[in-house]
Amino acid sequence: MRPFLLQRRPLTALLVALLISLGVAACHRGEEKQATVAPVAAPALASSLRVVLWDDYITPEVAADVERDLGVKLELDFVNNNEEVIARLQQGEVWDLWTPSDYAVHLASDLGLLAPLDHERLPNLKNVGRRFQNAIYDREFRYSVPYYWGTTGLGYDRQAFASPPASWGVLFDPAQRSRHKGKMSMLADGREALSAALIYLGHDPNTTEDGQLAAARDLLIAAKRDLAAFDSENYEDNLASGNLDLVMGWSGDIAQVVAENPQRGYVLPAEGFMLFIDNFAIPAASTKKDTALAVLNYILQPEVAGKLSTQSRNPTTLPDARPFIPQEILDSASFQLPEAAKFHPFFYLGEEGTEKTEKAWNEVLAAR
Ligand code: SPD
Repeated sequence: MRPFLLQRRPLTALLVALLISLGVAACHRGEEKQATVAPVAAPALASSLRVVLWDDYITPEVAADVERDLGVKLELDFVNNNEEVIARLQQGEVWDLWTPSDYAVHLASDLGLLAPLDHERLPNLKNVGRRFQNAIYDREFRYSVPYYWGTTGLGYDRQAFASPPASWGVLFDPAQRSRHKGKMSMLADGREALSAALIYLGHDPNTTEDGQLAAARDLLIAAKRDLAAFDSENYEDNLASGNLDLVMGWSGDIAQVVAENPQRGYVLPAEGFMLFIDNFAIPAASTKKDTALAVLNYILQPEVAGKLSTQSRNPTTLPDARPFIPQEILDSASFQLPEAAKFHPFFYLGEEGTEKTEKAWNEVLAAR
């Protein structure tokens, strides 16, 4: 376990300062150098690469570009859960590239599941905004490269609410919830769901305190009775189709729905919300690390990052990608972090804290 874990509190301020600057970083032009298009050296590349990633994080078009330009076919597995990928890696499944979130980078690297990155083979690392270089979960890109950031909030059908449901109370207050019984979903993600409940209760979403975790667990169990589902896979479709009135979800996913249908909206709860950073990393068990580095270097080109960011509607960490993103997307809600907003980064909770959180979440899933 690395020492900075033990210094979580003092470093919290540093990370918050880093995260506060995200909006500025997103607007900052010219501080990074131009892209290096060609890989630094040319080791023989494998003909295929297994990639496990969040939905939409690499598009079929960019996968086709990679095949055309590098001769590497990407086999994409979409798994919308950090813990599931970690469990499968521990069971011996081999992927060559993965998109872990912030705290999951720290957890997976402590578990020996990530390979240290060879920066010599990643010249385009210089394109990542300076403000992302010292993330608390992985100093100096040792195991991971930050690629997207975003928020966790509420997507809603404007026809089902007289005004934007800007409070977690819509899910956790029984009186409010009963008006949308069976018509709302929450993410099937323990860290995310518990964080929402903890924030609603006025607690630190990164707490490991037993009483607070138990209260959050009980709140989720009560809410579960009125929810349509815990779901991280189909919630966008359910919001888009009108099957559900409200979904807890990630900013980029919901922005894609809102772009197609202005009758849908996205709101950040006034009590506070989570801010995530998703990264690329190479699993330690990969036997194709040179190829994984070449592909990672490829997607760290501003033009490629611009294409991916445009499609997924997740803000990129590469400032020089902005000219490749349409202005209306740069100006859209998922690319902004309101100044007064109360956001919380995810921290790695340590071995014991992680176990406690997983236990609480499993109790929620098991409850009837
Ligand atoms: N389309 C999936 C988007 C995933 C967003 N990031 C997940 C963060 C988990 N804490």
